[in-house]
Amino acid sequence: MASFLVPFKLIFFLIFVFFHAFSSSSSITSMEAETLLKWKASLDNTTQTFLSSLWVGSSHCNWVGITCNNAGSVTNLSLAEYDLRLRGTLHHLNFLSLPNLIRLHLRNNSLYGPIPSHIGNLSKLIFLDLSYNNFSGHIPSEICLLRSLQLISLIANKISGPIPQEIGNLSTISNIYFYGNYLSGPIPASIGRLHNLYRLDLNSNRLNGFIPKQVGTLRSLYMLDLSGNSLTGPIPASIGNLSNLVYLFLYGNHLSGSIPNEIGGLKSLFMIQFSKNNLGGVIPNSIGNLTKLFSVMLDTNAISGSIPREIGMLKSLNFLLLADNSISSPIPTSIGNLTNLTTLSLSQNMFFGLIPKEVGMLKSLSQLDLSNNTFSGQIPTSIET
Ligand SMILES: *[C@@H]1O[C@H](CO)[C@@H](O)[C@H](O)[C@H]1NC(C)=O
Ligand SMILES: *[C@@H]1O[C@H](CO)[C@@H](O)[C@H](O)[C@H]1NC(C)=O
Ligand SMILES: *[C@@H]1O[C@H](CO)[C@@H](O)[C@H](O)[C@H]1NC(C)=O
Ligand SMILES: *[C@@H]1O[C@H](CO)[C@@H](O)[C@H](O)[C@H]1NC(C)=O
Ligand SMILES: *[C@@H]1O[C@H](CO)[C@@H](O)[C@H](O)[C@H]1NC(C)=O
Ligand SMILES: *[C@@H]1O[C@H](CO)[C@@H](O)[C@H](O)[C@H]1NC(C)=O
Ligand SMILES: *[C@@H]1O[C@H](CO)[C@@H](O)[C@H](O)[C@H]1NC(C)=O
Ligand SMILES: *[C@@H]1O[C@H](CO)[C@@H](O)[C@H](O)[C@H]1NC(C)=O
Ligand SMILES: *[C@@H]1O[C@H](CO)[C@@H](O)[C@H](O)[C@H]1NC(C)=O
Ligand SMILES: *[C@@H]1O[C@H](CO)[C@@H](O)[C@H](O)[C@H]1NC(C)=O
Ligand SMILES: CC(=O)N[C@H]1CO[C@H](CO)[C@@H](O)[C@@H]1O
Repeated sequence: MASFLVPFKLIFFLIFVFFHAFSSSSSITSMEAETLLKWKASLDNTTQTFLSSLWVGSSHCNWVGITCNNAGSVTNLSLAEYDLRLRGTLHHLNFLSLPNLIRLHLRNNSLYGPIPSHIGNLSKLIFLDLSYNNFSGHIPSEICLLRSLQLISLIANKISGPIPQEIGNLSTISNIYFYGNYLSGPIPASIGRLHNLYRLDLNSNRLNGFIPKQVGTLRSLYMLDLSGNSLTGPIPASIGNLSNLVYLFLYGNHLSGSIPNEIGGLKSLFMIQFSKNNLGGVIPNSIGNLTKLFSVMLDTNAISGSIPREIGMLKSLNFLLLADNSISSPIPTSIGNLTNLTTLSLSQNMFFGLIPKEVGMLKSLSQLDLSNNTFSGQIPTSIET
């Protein structure tokens, strides 16, 4: 009798464990399926019809755009670049019910309305791409609770208001793309805490105030694009510490002051684009240190003085645009060292003296504009040929 009881208890126990494990995991996954269907039901009619054609079959893990982990929980919601753009809001997408989501990719749809603050519930999120939609409202500060986030892209939406102060809490972030929105206010100084930041693109917004000197602590930075805003004040000298920076775009702001001599520390720099600001002072000699430079665009500023002789060190230079400044000197003969130069634009300055024959010996030159200066003497025959 007793020998019969023990296995009976064991079997009962095993059945209980099995049933319990099975029922709890299936209830999580069915809750996730329900969450997705609830969201679908909140979207515009044509989008519902479209999603119904993508989301067929009993397991939501096999639906188009959904990826699950081994436990059947959603890790990836990726509905991007379909012929039919999704229309609707994120309001009814209950993020609390998608606790394992790693990747939310909704690029290039017609989603609108605010980014809900409950997005901060996606504690495992690494990749967030909401670019090329019609999202509006502010960036919810709860987004800064996403401690695993590596990429955030909000490119080409209608998002307004400030960049949250708490952005400095996104300690794992490497790519921030806010290009093409209506963001206003200053760039938060807390951004200096983002030591993994690789690309920072805030181009084409309405940001104002100074460039915080804390950008100089972003040692991993590869691309910095603050163009097309209303930034004022000087370029901080600390920027010279960004020895991994390859692209530096600051055009179309109201920046003033001189280009800092510390810029000579940007050893990896490939492109400088500072056009259309109010930069004054002289071009620092230290530019000669930046031997990887391919393109230097400083046109439409208030730069004076001369082109430093050290420009001749920039053997990789293809573009040198200095038009519409107040440079008053002869052209240095060292420019003849720039054998790969294709475009040289010096118009609308106060260059004087003879045009050096070295200019005519630049074999790759296809665009040369020296108009509206006060050169004297003859155009060298080397240019005419
Ligand atoms: C969307 O569907 C609802 C209910 O099926 C209907 O009342 C409404 O008119 C539809 N809207 C459009 C724009 O078709
Ligand atoms: C997420 O889904 C997209 C599109 O289906 C796919 O290309 C990508 O590899 C998936 N990512 C992961 C981490 O599963
Ligand atoms: C968006 O998707 C469409 C195809 O549906 C494509 O033609 C277009 O280039 C995409 N736009 C962007 C910005 O990716
Ligand atoms: C955004 O909304 C405007 C106005 O409703 C519309 O014209 C535009 O096509 C929409 N853009 C996208 C990407 O959905
Ligand atoms: C940001 O981090 C700091 C310190 O790590 C913490 O005190 C603060 O509450 C965080 N703020 C947010 C909004 O997460
Ligand atoms: C560059 O970094 C060093 C070390 O952190 C610091 O002492 C120096 O002040 C920084 N340079 C500038 C111009 O900020
Ligand atoms: C330019 O390079 C030289 C030699 O590498 C270095 O000593 C100097 O500090 C650099 N100048 C600037 C402004 O970084
Ligand atoms: C021009 O190039 C020569 C040979 O590479 C180099 O020695 C010289 O320093 C360069 N001149 C200037 C002004 O950069
Ligand atoms: C000049 O251009 C040629 C051909 O495009 C290229 O091979 C060479 O590396 C360039 N020189 C420098 C110093 O960049
Ligand atoms: C030359 O400069 C004058 C005065 O700044 C300006 O009015 C004129 O348009 C300029 N011409 C060209 C060809 O840039
Ligand atoms: C569990 C959890 O993190 N809940 C949060 C989800 O998001 C809302 C809105 O931000 C918060 O109020 C909850 O605390």
